[in-house]
Amino acid sequence: MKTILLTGFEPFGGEPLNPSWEAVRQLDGQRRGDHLIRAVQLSCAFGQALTELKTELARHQPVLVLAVGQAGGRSELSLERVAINLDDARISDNAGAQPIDSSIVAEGPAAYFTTLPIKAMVAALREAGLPAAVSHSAGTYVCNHLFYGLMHEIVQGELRCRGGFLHIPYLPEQAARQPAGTPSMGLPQIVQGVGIALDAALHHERDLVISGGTTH
Ligand code: PCA
Repeated sequence: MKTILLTGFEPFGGEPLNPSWEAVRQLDGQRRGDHLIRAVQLSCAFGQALTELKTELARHQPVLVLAVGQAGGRSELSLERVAINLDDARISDNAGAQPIDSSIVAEGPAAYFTTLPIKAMVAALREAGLPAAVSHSAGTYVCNHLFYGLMHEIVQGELRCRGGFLHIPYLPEQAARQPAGTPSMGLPQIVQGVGIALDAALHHERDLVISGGTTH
């Protein structure tokens, strides 16, 4: 049986939970067609998160990796298109590190594109009534770091594996502690969304040719 690896992060920034781990843990052990889902939690720490990811890649040899992270303030399920070779942390990570303007891989390419069919994934999510969009920045914190490291590992290791990153909104209970107007999404919708996104990725070896671009 082929394996799908889902990753979520531990809480960071003073939050008691991270919706990415709360969501992916619910899918651990599930089957989607002839694929088995494995979900793992990663540290919210530069370097460490990548070390843990590499161990999980070697252990599970997945054919598809969807890394998931919290993006507080976003209102949609955001399929990331690009990871950049840059760490620039606004806050310290969980190990106390705050890299500023450093590359993730010295001499690595400036950026990697996802190899998941993100347009098809967004279309499937919207079809199912869940707000979703293509995003053109995964930020410059641990999520972008992990996404870049994942794509670098796939390319360098010549892994037969597709990879990408999904940013998700706060849960309602988190948004309730933020200023009024902060968007959120319920955990059942997020879990459903991750499943729909995976199904779309499995059904589309190539992406749809529809626009996911923005004018600004
Ligand atoms: N979100 C952070 C790091 C961990 C997470 O869930 C980010 O977007 O970089």
